Amino acid sequence: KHKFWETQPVGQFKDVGDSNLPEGPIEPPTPLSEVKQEPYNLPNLYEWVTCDMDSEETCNEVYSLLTNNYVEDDDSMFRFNYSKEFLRWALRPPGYFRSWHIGVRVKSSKKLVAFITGVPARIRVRDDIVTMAEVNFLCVHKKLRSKRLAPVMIKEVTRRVHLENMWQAAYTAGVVLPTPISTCQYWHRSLNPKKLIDVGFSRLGARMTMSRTIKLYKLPESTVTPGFRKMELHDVPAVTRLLRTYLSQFAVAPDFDENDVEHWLLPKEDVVDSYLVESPETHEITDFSSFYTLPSSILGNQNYSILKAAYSYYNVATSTSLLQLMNDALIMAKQKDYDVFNALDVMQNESFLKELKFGPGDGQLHYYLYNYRIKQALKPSELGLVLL
Ligand code: MYA
Ligand code: JJ1
Repeated sequence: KHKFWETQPVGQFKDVGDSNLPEGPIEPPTPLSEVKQEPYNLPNLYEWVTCDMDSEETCNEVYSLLTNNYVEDDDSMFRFNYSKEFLRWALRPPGYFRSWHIGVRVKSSKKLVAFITGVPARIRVRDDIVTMAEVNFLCVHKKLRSKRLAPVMIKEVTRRVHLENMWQAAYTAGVVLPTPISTCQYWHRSLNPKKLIDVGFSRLGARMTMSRTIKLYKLPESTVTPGFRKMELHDVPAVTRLLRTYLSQFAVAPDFDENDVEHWLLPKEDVVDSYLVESPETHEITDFSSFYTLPSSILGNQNYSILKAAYSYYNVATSTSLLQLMNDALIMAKQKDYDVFNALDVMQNESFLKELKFGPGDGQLHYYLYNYRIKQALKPSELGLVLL
């Protein structure tokens, strides 16, 4: 059934539930001298390129490939529309490798027709800190689908990761592959219910009118928690301490240092928003909340072309409830004109989803590790990792 994935060092379906297999790397690293030195073969019309995301022109080409060909919902009503600034941010974290930003072009026309990326990350799996690649943005142009290009791209990114002496990866997908370490549910909180209904993102509930629906989702004009403010550069050390302590309780979580926090969590307009609570008395940083901005194109609607969505990222509550903290995050997103606030059921998110009027979506997100076995699938609440 999975002709490609059956050949890869990933948990296989036949091994699910086999408690004899140990947790940890599936195969050992090979000497670097034994890593293939040349790229894998592509069909003759195509060539490999390394995409320079510093180049405005290349960034535009990647943006338009993804905008027209990347992930859609099951009914093809919406397609992710990552912004150029977002892609630059996502692909250039501390220690990134340009060689892991891989494109495929048509030799004759130089048109960019496929893409895959990795970025380095330290991810803790139980007590082990593993240096991995986070693989994302795998995309093949719609006209080149089902030609087995994806396995070649995955092998090529794997080769380039190996050349940097890294042997594990983490990735998420909307499709089931061998085999998820966890399966998470998307939840959605309407901020602009009228637009969401107009574009078919949500439906008017049974025995509900539009005006009752608008009232149901109303939020206060301003945040409630005293000391709630935007995160600033000087907060990086305190936020890093708060986040590291919080994330230590999860089975799988990033091992963020101050450089990572500065990159991934310092606010960047229309890319990532971060807020914190500074105690008015002690000036301690006690709580933290963040979301990233990922709009979707609305396919084939007369009135609207973009859905502005916020995605819950990392949140820590110690002085107030996670419920109240997330309510303040919703208020900020509403103030900034987002249409919907999305969250997965990871970490402690279940504690606020229903009460804050999130509803389950029709999409799931499966989490995977490459060349690292987990004995038993994790509950979403055991995951402390959010990929973009
Ligand atoms: S997830 C987002 C993926 N992108 C999209 O969904 C965008 C829209 N779709 C497309 O562009 C294409 O449909 C793609 C497949 C490119 C997805 N992850 O070429 P094919 C397997 C992994 O004929 P196409 C993200 O970005 C499929 O099971 N494998 O198919 C994370 C089959 O293999 P097998 C996938 O439809 C990516 C084979 O590909 C996925 O033309 C993580 C068919 O190939 C998928 N999302 O192209 C990648 N979809 O026969 C893995 C299909 O065995 C990284 N397939 O079932 C692994 C770690 C690598 C680094 C390791 C370092 C050590
Ligand atoms: O956004 C998603 N679903 C929406 C729209 C569904 C449109 C019809 N298919 C949804 N809306 C209901 C909202 C409603 C609001 C009021 C309360 C009740 C709920 O369910 C889904 C997630 O649910 N998104 C997708 O399917 C996009 C793909 C998800 C897989 C992503 C793969 C990621 C790539 C890895 O890097």
